[in-house]
Amino acid sequence: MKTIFSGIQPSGTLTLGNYLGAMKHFVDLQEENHCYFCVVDEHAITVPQDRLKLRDNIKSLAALYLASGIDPEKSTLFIQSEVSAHTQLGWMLQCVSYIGELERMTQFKDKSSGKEAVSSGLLTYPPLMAADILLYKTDLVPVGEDQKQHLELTRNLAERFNNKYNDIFTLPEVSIPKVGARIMSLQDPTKKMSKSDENQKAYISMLDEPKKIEKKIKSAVTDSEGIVKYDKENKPGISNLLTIYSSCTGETVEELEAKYEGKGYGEFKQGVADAVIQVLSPIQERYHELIDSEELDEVLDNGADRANQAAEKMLRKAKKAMGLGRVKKKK
Ligand code: ATP
Ligand code: LTN
Repeated sequence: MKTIFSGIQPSGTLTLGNYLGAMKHFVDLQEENHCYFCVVDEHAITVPQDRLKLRDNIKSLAALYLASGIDPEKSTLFIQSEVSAHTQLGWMLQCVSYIGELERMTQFKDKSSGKEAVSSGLLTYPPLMAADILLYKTDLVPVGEDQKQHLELTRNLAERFNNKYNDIFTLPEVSIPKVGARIMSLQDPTKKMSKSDENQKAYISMLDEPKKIEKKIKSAVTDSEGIVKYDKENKPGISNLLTIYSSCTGETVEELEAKYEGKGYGEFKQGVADAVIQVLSPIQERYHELIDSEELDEVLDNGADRANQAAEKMLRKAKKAMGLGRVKKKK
């Protein structure tokens, strides 16, 4: 049995990319592992957020975790800001990380480029992410492709800390799905599908109604060749839709190519839309039952208690290793 940790930012309604690249795999992993799943609200404030919207997004994300199949009996589901050890260890790890290595993170470069006021939190975000992971002796971190670099940095920071102070942190492995690790934008299939995209047609939200899903998929950018074939270089739009279809139904890309041989894009896109709707509809139904329920608050209260217990233990060890605070003499 391994310890698993992963987090998602409450920075908007989750997209199909978040689901296929991350959440779907969390549900499978909880069967045989010890899992922590987190709503990382302290990460979300690295870019400006409206306070009322952030509150809504935090609850909404927690409800989506449960609606997607996270079982609170098997996994610990909690909100990052309700476990204060995260920011405390985050600060300590900032002090072992170098400005140069943080500036090299592609997410930092992407999110800061062309902006005038960039928060320093956007730069120091990876040590906070490392703290999230290291507090729980995590063995495995399931994420989409875009987080690989942050995981490598987490391992480096853990190793640096262990060598310099005391060997207390477990070095985590990253787990990236074979299919669906990088779902692309429907409007620009060379860019990743992102919930913060200004163009709503670029992504499918997990809460989009069936009609809207159908419309967005039908207007997805493809090519003029008219052949359903996976070719990421020359046919990025069709390849992305094939990936989505395959991740939703479990059919392989080759099986889907054969199924749509000699058929047009119209029919293929209808198939993609049906597959997506079939996956999202039951999740949406459960979500609406949960969103204003007491059950949701209870799960989050319990989750915070359990997470706090584990995190405080590790925080104490890390403080001791670094020489922070006092060692109390036994009377
Ligand atoms: P934003 O789009 O607001 O910058 P994000 O979606 O990149 O945020 P999170 O919501 O925190 O960031 O991501 C949660 C998980 O979803 C991460 O594991 C991430 O790798 C994965 N993920 C995000 N976008 C995609 C995508 N397009 N395809 C596959 N996985 C994705
Ligand atoms: N950086 C991630 C979100 C995140 C995370 C984590 C993922 C914060 N802490 C710990 C895995 C483990 C993102 O932007 N998607």
